[in-house]
This record gives sequence, C-alpha cells and structure tokens, in this order.
Amino acid sequence: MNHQSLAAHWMPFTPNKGYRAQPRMLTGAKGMYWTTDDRRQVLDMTAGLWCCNAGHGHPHIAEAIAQQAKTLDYAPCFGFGHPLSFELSERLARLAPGNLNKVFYTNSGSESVETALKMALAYHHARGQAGRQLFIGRERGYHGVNFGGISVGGITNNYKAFGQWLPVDHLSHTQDLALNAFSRGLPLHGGVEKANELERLIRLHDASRIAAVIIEPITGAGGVLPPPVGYLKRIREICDQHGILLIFDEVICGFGRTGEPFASQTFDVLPDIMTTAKGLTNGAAPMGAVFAGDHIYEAVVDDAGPGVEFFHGYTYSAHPLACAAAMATLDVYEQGGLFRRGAAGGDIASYFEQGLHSLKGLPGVIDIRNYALIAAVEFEPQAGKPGASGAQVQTAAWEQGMMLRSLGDAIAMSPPLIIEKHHVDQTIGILERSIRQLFG
Ligand code: PXG
Repeated sequence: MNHQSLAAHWMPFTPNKGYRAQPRMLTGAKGMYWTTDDRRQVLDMTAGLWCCNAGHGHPHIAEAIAQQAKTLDYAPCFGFGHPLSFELSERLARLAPGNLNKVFYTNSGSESVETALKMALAYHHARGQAGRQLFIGRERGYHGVNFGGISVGGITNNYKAFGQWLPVDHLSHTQDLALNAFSRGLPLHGGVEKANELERLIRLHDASRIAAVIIEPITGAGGVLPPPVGYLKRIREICDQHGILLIFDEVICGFGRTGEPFASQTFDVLPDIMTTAKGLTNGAAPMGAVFAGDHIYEAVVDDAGPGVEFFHGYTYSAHPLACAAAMATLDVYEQGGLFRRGAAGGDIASYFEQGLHSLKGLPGVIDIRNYALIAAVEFEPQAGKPGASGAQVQTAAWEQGMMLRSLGDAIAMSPPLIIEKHHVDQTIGILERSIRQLFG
C-alpha cells in the first residue's frame, strides 16, 4: 500500500502525519496474535483497545454474527423490539451485581457515559430535585470523548480545545508514588484520606447541587491506577450520606478484567449506575450497555405518566448483530471460565505479576503496578520530552512483535484472558529488551 492511499482516513487519537510515514497495518487476528501486512505475528498484550477479552477471531462469535445478519439484519428499537435484546438483557441482569437489573443499550463506551449522566439527571428531576445538575469526576479519569464524558473526564488534552460544558468538579487522582510505588494489587496506603476529599467538594458546592460522582473503579487510560484499599467504599459512604448517585464507569473493568464479571463485585461496592462496552461483545461488534439500579428505573420510568419516559436512545441501540455477538461472547466467557483467569492471586495473574515486577531496577523504570492482568510500567520523564517514553517503548516492542498501549510516560497492558505462561515469558523478554534499548 503506498502512502498516498492512506491520506483519506483521518485517524482517531493518532499522530496522522507520523502514521502515514510509518504505517502499522493489521490484516488479521487469531487468539493472542495479530497478523501484520508484512506477515509478522504480533502478540496482543492489550486485547485490542482493552476489549477482546476472549482473544481474537473466536469462531462461535463470528458464526453468531453471520447467522444473525442473515436472519434479522436490523430492527429499530424505538417502540418496536426483537427477541434477542430482551434475552440478552435478562442474561446481563443476572450477571450484574445487586439491583442493577435494567439494561440500556448504546454503541460505545462514550455513549454509555452520556446515557448514564442523563439517567442521573432524569432521576433527580423525577424526584423533584432538578437543582442537582453538577457532576464530580476525577483527575486522570477517562469517560470517552463526547461532551459529557470530556467534562467529567480529567485528561487535559481531551478537553483543552473543546471546553467542559457540564457543571463539573474533579476529585484528585489516586496515584502516590511516595506511598505506593511498585504495588501489586490494590495500593495499601491513603485510600480513605483520598476519598474524604469528596467531603470538601460537597462543602464547596453543596450536596443539593450535585447529581452524581462518576469514577472508573480502576483508572484505565489515565495510567492504570487501581483504587487504594478503602477508597471505593468510602466514596460510596459519602455519596449515600448526601443523596448523591454513584456511577461506576466499567467500560474497561467490566466483563472479567478483575476476576468477576464486574469490578463492583470484586471490590464489593455497588454503584447506582454502571457503564460498560468493550468486552461486552469481545470487540467483535460495537456495543455498550448501561446498567441502572431498580430505584433509578422506578423513579424515571415506573413513576412517570404515559408516553416516552426517557427521551434518549440511538438508532443502533440493541442492534441485532451486536446482540448476537454479545450472547455468543457471554457463552465463550462462561465456557472457558475466562472471568476467573482475570482474578488477582489466580495462577496466570500471579505468574504475570511476578514476571512484571521482576523488571524493577531496570534503568528508567520508576513504577510498576498491576491489578491481576491489568498493568502499567512507568518511566522517568526524559529531559525536554515529558510524556514521550511510553510511545518509544511501544514502538520498540512493536518492532519486536508485541503490541502495548502507550500512556504518556507509561505503557499499559491488559492482555486477553486466554493468555498462557509462554506469552507472559515472551512479554517480559520483549519488555526488558525494549526498556534497555531506550534507557541503556
Ligand atoms: N469509559 C472508559 C473507562 C473507557 O476506558 C470509554 C469510556 C469510551 O469508550 P469508547 O467505546 O467510546 O471508546 C473508555 C474507552 C487507551 C484507550 O488509551 C482507552 C479507551 C479507548 C481508547 C483508548 O488505552 N477507553
């Protein structure tokens, strides 16, 4: 493919000019590996973009999508329906924690976030508390790229050209290298103190103006930050004391990344609303799902008058092909016992953790952190080039046959849950060589 023919696609979150000069082209994928246009096999240590939790090219999922395309390619779901979306919703509600029994479909994590924010506003409006319009997000939080999501999000590049158009404030992020560097699993220190900052924001804004707190149980794109011990429970407690809803953005954590279907189960903290996408269809079809507590649905839907209760939805909400992909994906997760492979302390997660932390002491490495199979390695910022190291290590690893995510001065990993020990060995070898190549 010549470089001229790459000109028409304006690529997302990509240095477009740099890409055209050095394209990295994926032409196939199976299991743990990509195939590239130069016929290399590249180990996928990121499950695509944190979504292909069962690995690539699973025949059961592919077959389900193909069959569905032949049977019912599309069905509108405004005032009409198709059986598969109801079946899928029942199944998802059984998988979800607590009273998160109502499932609303979207096409992406970003749309799930917008939907959840609107649900929170609709809930307070329905209960006569329409003054609750403000959202609390978190520094380094990533909640997609739509206007609500970039407002509650805390990654400066994602809003500096666009603005933050919702009333928002932000908690501090939870990273503290002085207290918690090189932590395995949840960082031990500072959780409750960090969560107590929410009380300060409530004093500042007044609870009667705050609709919801939205956080990722484990910060993902903001650098892989597992919650310090006690943090999430304390946030839940404070929200309860003030009638503030808690939204967990589980777009990354959901569908097995923490050993249970959802992180709220692993960490035993129940949100009022939960956003998901990615692993829901193993990345094989675009789909998101928002799980709402019964109390949210009762206030917004059951207690409303006749007619449409929630003025929101997408042409492709509950798209039949995506529903078929999700049903088949859930089969694959269940049959392979895949969620448990993402559990901290399990065989493969422990092996990975041990291998990864053996890199401590390499030049340039200032932190290694993980929760089970989600991990990051952070590098010393280079003089005059802050934020460049991640991309450099990513490139070095790519050249040696492995895909990583680069996040500023860190690289992140979230491999498919089918990963085996020999993949871990390959990973640690490539990582070590890539780091030495850069930092000597
Ligand atoms: N919430 C969270 C927690 C996410 O991680 C979204 C919402 C948005 O999802 P969509 O499907 O609209 O992209 C995400 C997406 C990265 C990276 O830097 C992370 C995401 C997407 C792309 C890249 O590793 N997360």
